[in-house]
Formats: sequence, C-alpha cells, structure tokens
Amino acid sequence: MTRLSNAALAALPEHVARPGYDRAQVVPGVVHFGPGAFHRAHQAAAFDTVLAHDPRWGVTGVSLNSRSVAQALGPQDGLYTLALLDAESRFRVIGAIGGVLTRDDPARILAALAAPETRIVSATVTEKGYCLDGEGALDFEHPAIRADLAALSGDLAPTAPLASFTGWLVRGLAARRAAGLPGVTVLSCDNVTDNGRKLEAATLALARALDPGTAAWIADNVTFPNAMVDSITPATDDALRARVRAETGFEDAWPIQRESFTQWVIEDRFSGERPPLDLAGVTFTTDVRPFEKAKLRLLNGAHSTLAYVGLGLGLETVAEAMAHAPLAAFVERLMREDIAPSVGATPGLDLDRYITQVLARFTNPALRHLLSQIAWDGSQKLPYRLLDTLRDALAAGRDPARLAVPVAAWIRFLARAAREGTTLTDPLAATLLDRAQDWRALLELRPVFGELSGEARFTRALERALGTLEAGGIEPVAAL
Ligand code: CS2
Repeated sequence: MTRLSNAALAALPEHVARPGYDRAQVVPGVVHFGPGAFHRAHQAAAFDTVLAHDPRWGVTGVSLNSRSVAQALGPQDGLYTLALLDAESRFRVIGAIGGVLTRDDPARILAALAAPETRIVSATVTEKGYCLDGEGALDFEHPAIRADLAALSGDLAPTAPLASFTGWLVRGLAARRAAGLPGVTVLSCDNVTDNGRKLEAATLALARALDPGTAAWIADNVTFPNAMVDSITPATDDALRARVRAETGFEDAWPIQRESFTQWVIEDRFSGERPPLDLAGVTFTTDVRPFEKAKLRLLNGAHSTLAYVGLGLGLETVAEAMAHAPLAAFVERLMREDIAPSVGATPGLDLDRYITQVLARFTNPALRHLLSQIAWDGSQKLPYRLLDTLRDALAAGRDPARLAVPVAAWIRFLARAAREGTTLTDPLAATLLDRAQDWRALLELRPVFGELSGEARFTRALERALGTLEAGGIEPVAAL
C-alpha cells in the first residue's frame, strides 16, 4: 500500500478531510517541543485550521528524546491522519507540521528558534519535561539541567545538543537577542498547574544563572501565557493503523486518535502577534486558572483514580472502568463531593454540568484508552491532579477519606510492580520501586508529597484507604 505523502493528498477519498491550503506556501511560525500524540491530536490540528486562513503559522516539531516521530513523519512529508472517534467517526489528514528535528540536529533547532518568522515556541513535554522541584521551581540538581548548565556556561551560542527544553529556550532566546530579533510567546500546553508562570520562572532562573543580561531581555521581550488544553488522546495502536489504512487507502506509520471534544483556553498574553486560533475554536481569556484547575483536578484527577483503582481491579480501559458500577459511582462521588468544592465557583463554568460531560466522555465506546497509559508518571501527575486537592480539603477542614483512595491505589500499584517485576514508567521509578512496600517511606518523597507526609489527618486517611482496598476492593471504598 502507498505511503501517505503530499502526492497522496489528491487521491484521498472524499470523506477524508485534508489541508485546505497550499502546503508549499506555508511558513513555519511555531517551533513545538514534543510533537507526540497529544500535540498532533490537538494543537497541530488547530494550526492546520488556522493555515487555511493565514499560511504563516506552520509548525516545526522538535523531539529531544526520541527519533521515532521524525522517522515516521519524514517519509510522509510531515503528514499524518487524525481519527476523531465518537458515536460518529471522522478522519482528517493534518498538514501543519512541516518537519521534525531531533537532538541530532542541534544547529537546525537553534536556527528554527532564532528564525525571524518564529513567533511562538510551544511545548508538550509532559510534567517531567519541566525539570521542576517539589515547590514548582527549576530543579538545579536535575541531571538535564546540570548538563545544560555545564554545556551553556561561558557561551550561550554553540550548538552542542542540550538535554532540557528549558536549556533550549534559554539558548534560542539568547540567539534571538544577539540577532536583534523580537521576543516570542512561549506557550506551554502541558497538564501542569500554572504552566506558563512556572515555565517563565524556570527559564528566567536558568538564564540568570548563565547570563543576567539574557535573563533581563527575556523578562522584557518574552511572554509565557498559561494555557489549558484538553482532548482525550489514547496512544496509537495497531487497530487504529488498520482502520486508517481502510478509511484513507494509504499507509500511515503513525496516525493519531482522539475524541471529537477538544478545548484550548489560552491566557491572552502574547508577545507580538497572536495567531488567529479563535478560528479553530480556541478561547483567549485574561485568567486561565479556573479552567485549568477544573480540568486538572476533575478530569485528570478522575482519570488517575480510574487508572490506579481500575488496574487494581484487573480492568484495562477507561470505558471498562466506567462500566464497573461501584468504581464509576465512587469516581462520580469523588468528583462532585470532594474535588468540586476545591475548584470553587467559576464564572462561566457550571461545575455540575462539566462533571456530567467529563463522565460521559469517559464512557466513549469508540476509544480504547488504556488505564496503563494514564498510570504512567504517577509521581509527576499526582501532585497536580490529586494532592493539591487534598491539601485544600485539609485546609478547609473537609474529610480526606475519599481523596486518599486514589493515592492508596497508586501505592498499591507501585507495590504490585515491585513484587511482579513489571516495568514502571516514571522518572522516579527506581526510588518508587525501592520504597514501594513501605508506604510511610513513599510519603517521605518531598518532590511528590511535600509537607503532606507530616499531616496526621492525611496519613490516617491513607492508612485506612490502604486497609480498605486490601480487604475488599472497591465496594467498601464506594461506601466511604
Ligand atoms: C490522561 C490525560 O494520560 C493521562 O494522564 O489523564 O492525557 C488526559 O487524557 C488529557 O489530559 C485529556 O485532555
């Protein structure tokens, strides 16, 4: 079967949407770090819509940790198929990504960052890609940051590969300054509370450690809006590849699937020109925090709960977990009674309706969303998704019993992985596995739990939740 490529576009069946613009006219205006499934499902699709109106917002991808996206998309001229899977499914070939650079191309990464036409540097590098410490500040002890500090000390201009996104930002911004170019907007699209502000502080901290002049220039010329991004994107599997082959008639090495729902809310704080993303349904607002809080705590908090409790029950997918009546009831109660109060009233956001919508999205039978995918990187996700909510509940004097359940389920998940010798995907895997049989030792991990380890009401609730899960699974938990 012929591989998807520019030459294939004209031959796609009519029901498959394709770029509504001439790809030869596209100019890259965005450099995106982390062109994995989430970016290609979401932000790249939004820029694909924008390109039909303005060709100056093409995307150059940068993959620091792997060559696989570059290898898959290279022979396809950057094209890939996006499957929108719901009651009705739709297929769309996305043309926004012109090329993907890897750490083998440091000179080209620097050139892209320092190109006059680049106005946005965006990122989906996941929580761990920010190299933050337990307090949300740049972790100067992080191996990638130490390596980049050494690589950049003395001269910000050379082009040896760097290990961190933050390192690349500082180098790229220094190069823009040296070339007399304007600043850019740095747009974080990760599930990190206050993502833009944290990235701003981390970038300034690294720049200050290297060259105060560059730091001052960044502070004056670069903005880091907060943003909330939402669309459920299960990892690509062989079933999707086969379906895309059947629907499009072409071989696509790495198609992407997601639900049709999508939301992107961006703080209106652009340095220079703002892309007309509103044409793709993006909301610009003065304060993203309430949306971000609702999404991270309700959707992602519930996701992680379904994942760790569901895996403990031998379930495989989110839809299966939602079909497990006691687990679904527990998660709904957790969202409505324990998480929603911590989100608080938000003008323009009806939390009850939001919860109902999120739960309906979780039952989407067209998506095979593996709980094991959501269970990755628990040490990075839990603080934003559940532990902040727990802190707020304790501060407000609310009972932490139910909120302790997903934390207990995560601890049991770690203990199982340690016992069974299964691979744990988490940057702290070695430490977590080491302490997995001793929950009190796990609680001592400051970057994960912070001061919660010393909170007697939390530790009591956690001990009880561990005991309840141990004794009888979810039914007794659902009664909490
Ligand atoms: C999920 C998210 O994998 C996970 O941890 O909770 O990727 C989730 O699907 C997205 O944030 C939805 O926008």
